Amino acid sequence: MKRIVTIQDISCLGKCSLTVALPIISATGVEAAIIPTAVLSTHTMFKNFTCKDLDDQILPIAEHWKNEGITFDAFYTGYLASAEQIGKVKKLISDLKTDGNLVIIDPAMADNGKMYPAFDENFPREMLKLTSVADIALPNITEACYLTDTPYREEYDEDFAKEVVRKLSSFGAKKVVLTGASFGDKYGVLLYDSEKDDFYMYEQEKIDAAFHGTGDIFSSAFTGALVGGKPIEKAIEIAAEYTAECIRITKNSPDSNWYGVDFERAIPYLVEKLNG
Ligand code: PXL
Repeated sequence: MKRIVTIQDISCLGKCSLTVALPIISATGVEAAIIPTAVLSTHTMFKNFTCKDLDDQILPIAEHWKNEGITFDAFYTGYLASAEQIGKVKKLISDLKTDGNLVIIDPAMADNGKMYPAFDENFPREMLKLTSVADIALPNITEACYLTDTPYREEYDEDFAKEVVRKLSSFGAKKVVLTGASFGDKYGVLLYDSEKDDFYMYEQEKIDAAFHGTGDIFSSAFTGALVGGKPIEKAIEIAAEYTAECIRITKNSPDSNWYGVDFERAIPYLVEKLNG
């Protein structure tokens, strides 16, 4: 069985990071090992959340695995608790890296033009160092702007999106998958392959609703589908359509919560798309 290690926080309540990565990667038929980088009572959109940094566990866990001869088909990182932690995650990747494994980095740190509450202005600089070792980086437009020091625009055109994505990959990421790409009458996911200098756009219906945690749902489904053997364009399609289905279900559900989407109810849809 293929095996991914996903490295991100565990928000005990809130349906994001590890609490969505584990079930979604498992649903794709791929083993998910985890490194919880911090334990939070909730994600940071709640007020008064608690946070226990597990920084000192990251490298000992990696060392134990190395001694056990454990290898991974992919690394997948998401939300990290601090700028200092990013350096440790980068070291963990270099310690456990082999020739064939993929490094997938979701620079989860911002959305809708704003940084998440726990981060300061220095955070993007550190995150850029990690993003630069990615085989595949998975930013949204806000993150791509912060990482490249480009002023954020609420509205932008195709040229702007392509320029930001190209600039991000110029720091080292081999492929960039821009989620929630929205310009002209197009909405979807923009893929840039720097080795081929080639763009590909997966277009989908834009649903008029925004929920928390959808970036993590996309990244988890994408990573599972890709490592499970789908070509990158197909993994993008599966993840984009699964995320859209999660949003649709949540929008139409009378008992949904503000803090996350009902990704659980759409798992049969994900499995169907993976088998289809
Ligand atoms: O990737 C979203 C996310 C993950 N983990 C924590 C968060 C957020 C977004 O706010 O606060 C703790």
